[in-house]
Amino acid sequence: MENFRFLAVACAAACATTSHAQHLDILAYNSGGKVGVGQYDFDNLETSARSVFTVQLPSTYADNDPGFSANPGPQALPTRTDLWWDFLPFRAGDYLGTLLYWDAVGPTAEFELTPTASYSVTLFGANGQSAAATGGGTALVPGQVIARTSSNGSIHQHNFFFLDDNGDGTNSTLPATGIYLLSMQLRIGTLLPSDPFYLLVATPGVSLAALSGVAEPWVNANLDALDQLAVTNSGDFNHDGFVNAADYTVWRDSVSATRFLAADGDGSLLVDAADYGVWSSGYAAGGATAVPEPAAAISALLLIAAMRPASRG
Ligand SMILES: [Ca+2]
Ligand SMILES: [Ca+2]
Ligand SMILES: [Ca+2]
Repeated sequence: MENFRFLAVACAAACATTSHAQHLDILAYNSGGKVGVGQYDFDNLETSARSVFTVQLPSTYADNDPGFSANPGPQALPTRTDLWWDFLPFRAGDYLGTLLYWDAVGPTAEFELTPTASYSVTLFGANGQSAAATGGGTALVPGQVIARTSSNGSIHQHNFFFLDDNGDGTNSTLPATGIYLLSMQLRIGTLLPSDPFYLLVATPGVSLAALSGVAEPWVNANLDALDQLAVTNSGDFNHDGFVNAADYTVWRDSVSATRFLAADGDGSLLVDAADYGVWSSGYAAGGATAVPEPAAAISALLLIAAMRPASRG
């Protein structure tokens, strides 16, 4: 795997026109002044929106599928213009990141933080430059140029994705078996950027049943929730239908968190005193008479804030 970077650069040229008919490329098109993301029906010559794509990595943990395509015609992208990508932060349940992980065990997809924050999925651009969605990231990661459209607006490009557990650019140590989820958007010229779309990256040991039978339908069913970064609630931080002392405990135990956001009641992407306010209001609205005092936890929060510089980690 030491030669991966060389491989990616070589393929940016050599693989650009390679046909991968057995795979579903990510199709970009002009959807009324905005970048549409979807698939292409070669039988009926029609495009349709699609928001979830999958890849099962080979033993190299690198693959150049799905590729990126754009067609000429009435929905063509601007001609001779660079198509860019970005990695986007998204929220799955209580977890926020640009790269989340599910071990692919069980009947329901349960994405959470990657085993360590140093996990990443890198995408290499047509110009050899790359960007990575990381297990530690919570902000948009600006991407690179996927490809430049031709004189009729078309593109067919296969860039490499690479899953890495420790950021050293090789697979000398292997990422945990499972499915890695990331969110992307595409942008080109003066068109509005696309809506977020999702890529599920499965390690070699994952079954097709887990990837296409569980994870893909789960993402499709949760698109709105994934896109919505600022999720607010009434203080039911453990999702059991009641606002009570158990929710206070969730808040107390995650004060200052920026990635485990179960108790982020006001959607600020930080668990702090304001979220205690959300909880106490919800608690009072539920008819409770005694509200635990937040003094101890807030004191701890202030102490933490005083001891370290502002961190979004
Ligand atoms: Ca590595
Ligand atoms: Ca509750
Ligand atoms: Ca908050």
